[in-house]
Amino acid sequence: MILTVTLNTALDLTYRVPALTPHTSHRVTEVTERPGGKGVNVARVLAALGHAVTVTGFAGGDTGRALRERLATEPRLTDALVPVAGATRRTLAVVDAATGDTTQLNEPGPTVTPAEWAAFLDSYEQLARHEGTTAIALCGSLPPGVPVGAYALLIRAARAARVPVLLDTSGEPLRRGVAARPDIVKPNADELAELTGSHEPERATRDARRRGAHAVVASLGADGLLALTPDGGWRARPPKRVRGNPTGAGDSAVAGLLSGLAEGLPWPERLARAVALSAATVAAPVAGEFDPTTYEDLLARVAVTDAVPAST
Ligand code: TA6
Repeated sequence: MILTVTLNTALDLTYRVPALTPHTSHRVTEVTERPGGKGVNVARVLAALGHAVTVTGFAGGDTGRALRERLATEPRLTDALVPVAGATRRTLAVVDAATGDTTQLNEPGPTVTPAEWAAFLDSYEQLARHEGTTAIALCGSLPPGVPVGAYALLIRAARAARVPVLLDTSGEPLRRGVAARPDIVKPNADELAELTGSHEPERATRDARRRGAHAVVASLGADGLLALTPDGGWRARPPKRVRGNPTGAGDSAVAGLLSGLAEGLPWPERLARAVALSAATVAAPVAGEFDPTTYEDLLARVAVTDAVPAST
């Protein structure tokens, strides 16, 4: 069982408009609403790949109830979300149909009380120590009230339980999380630059490893992934530039990395899977979903090449 942690779950709303123009009113031509937050998206992709997944984090209010009802209909997902008094946030992605560009608006999320955080920690430690837990993903922003060092704490608990742990977050929670030595960290180019002060991906990825992460997998948008790991360094690139909605593409990459880890695949195969899933998610008409045939087609054509050696 793979455990995904989404402390700031969301109901993700996507509006499609013919063309997004500032200072005008728009007719929405299509609306979709799905359970979201990064770890929830990761869980759905893992389940689609055939993995049993437990979803934890917080959920509350009407939005939290709606999210849990939707999760209950999905195969291979177990809901271990911890209740909060506040309401789970909504996020809004506005897709400009003319250009394909997406504008994302994320609410901050409910304020978590010290008692709710303590209840989550209890539950998380039990799940991490459960003999069936093979890997843990810690994903997304922290809701108000959760300590900024939360991920560092969760990484240390995973390491104590001897379960590999992947971190995908930003800002100060990322900085503190990396120092707690996660097995894998997956920043995008902006998050990596903010962490290290360098806009040069290879230099920044090496720096992130020096800060404590065992393996760093940088997602570089249309340029694919750059990975520096204890086993070597690789670049993995999609076969072509895929146009579409990038919402959830990073989450699909995380699912590819984790599924490969859980199945004991070598790094190049994990990276190929992550790039193909990510590109298939961009290509899908609904944000955060992917078409299995497109995925298989892309997987066969991802190019994985050696990058800078891990020791440099
Ligand atoms: O990656 C897309 C997405 O997972 C959306 O589903 C949305 O819920 C959002 O990101 C959450 O990101 P945040 O960093 O605010 O936790």
